[in-house]
Amino acid sequence: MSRPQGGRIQVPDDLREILLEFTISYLLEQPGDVINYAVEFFTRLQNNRTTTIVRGPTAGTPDESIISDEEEPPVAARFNNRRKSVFAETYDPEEDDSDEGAPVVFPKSDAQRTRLAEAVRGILLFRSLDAQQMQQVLDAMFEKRVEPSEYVIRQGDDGDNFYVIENGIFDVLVTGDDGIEKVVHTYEGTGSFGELALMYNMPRAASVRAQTPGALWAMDRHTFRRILLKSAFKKRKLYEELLDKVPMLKALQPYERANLADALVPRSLIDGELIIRQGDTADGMYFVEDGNVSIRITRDDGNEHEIKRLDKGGYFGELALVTHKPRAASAYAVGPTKVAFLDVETFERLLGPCMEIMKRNIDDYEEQLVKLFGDKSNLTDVR
Ligand code: 1OR
Ligand code: 1OR
Repeated sequence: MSRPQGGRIQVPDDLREILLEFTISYLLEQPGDVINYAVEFFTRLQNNRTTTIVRGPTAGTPDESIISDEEEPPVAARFNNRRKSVFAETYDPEEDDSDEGAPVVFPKSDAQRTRLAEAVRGILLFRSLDAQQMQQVLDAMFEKRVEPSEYVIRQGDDGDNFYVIENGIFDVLVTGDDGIEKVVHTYEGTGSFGELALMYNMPRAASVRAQTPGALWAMDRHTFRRILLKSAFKKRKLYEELLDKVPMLKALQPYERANLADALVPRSLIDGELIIRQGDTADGMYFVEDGNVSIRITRDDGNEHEIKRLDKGGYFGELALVTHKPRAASAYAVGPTKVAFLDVETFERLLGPCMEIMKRNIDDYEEQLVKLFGDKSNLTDVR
């Protein structure tokens, strides 16, 4: 909050940012009447705020939702090279019907198609595309080769393309308020980047620089927004609240939780439906989105005992993924229930930072098990 400090008034960051954005917007658009333009500008801001996923009481601009305070690039960088388009276009997924415009097609050889198909396998943002959308996306992508030390994206720029990595190592760098550029993430030959600026109509949140020679597949901003935006945006919005409620996931950065949201697959269950069967091989884990889940263990006497009941924000099915053993218990829906499924590959890729917490929780299972049954059968080699 603004508080006089030694006689000086501090200008809150939010106020400074919003006024700066308004001023630049006004100067770029030069609409004439300042007051009318201000009413229009701030009304739009307010409307957008209610339909987007802005977290908590921070007064960020409506399109910044997924980036938390600590991830926001400094104001100066955010407004570098900003073009009018960035201000003029704000995304309201509820009103989005941007299907106009001829699809872009970059003809490809069979060999290129094979390489591209391989590169996009596992790209989380492509998961919810149907066959036709996938075809359009593949048609629109074009190759880009990069040299070591080359910047593919510069923090603060406007977003032009979204990129999928075919090969090469890429560093993500963020310049903080101190002006020092730090590596915050490294892509090792797979993955994608550059979606944030296109999704939220904001300047690039970070720079991306090749560490080695690399091959990328790029998709232009228009195709990204036309085909990928709606589904990706909805999914991040849908799951953000749920993932915020899972204490274990606090170990992830907000950006990593957003990636997790891309990967989740929703599943609706009826009362009593079996979700996991004890003894089966594990293919993933689950988060409870709505309703309740009963965890039950069948002991040697053949009787099934309920050992735990989970509600919204709970998770289960992680144990077998950590121990690489069969499912230690069964899981059933209690009443109509919704869960979100996370496959094992993505679990291993994204949940590394939560592993310690999961192992601690598994130690708790062990204690309870010993109390209840006097032994710890399945869990001996977890630690
Ligand atoms: P973009 O369009 O903003 C830079 O351009 C891209 O780097 C960005 O989209 C993401 O696709 C990618 N924070 C922000 N952007 C990131 C991050 C990141 N990692 C990759 N990108 N953080 C690293 C999280 C592991 C958080 C840093 C504080
Ligand atoms: P999973 O992959 O083995 C069944 O599939 C899931 O049920 C398991 O992962 C856990 O998420 C959950 N206490 C609490 N939750 C458990 C327990 C448990 N066992 C399995 N799950 N135990 C303590 C009992 C008092 C038993 C440990 C074997």
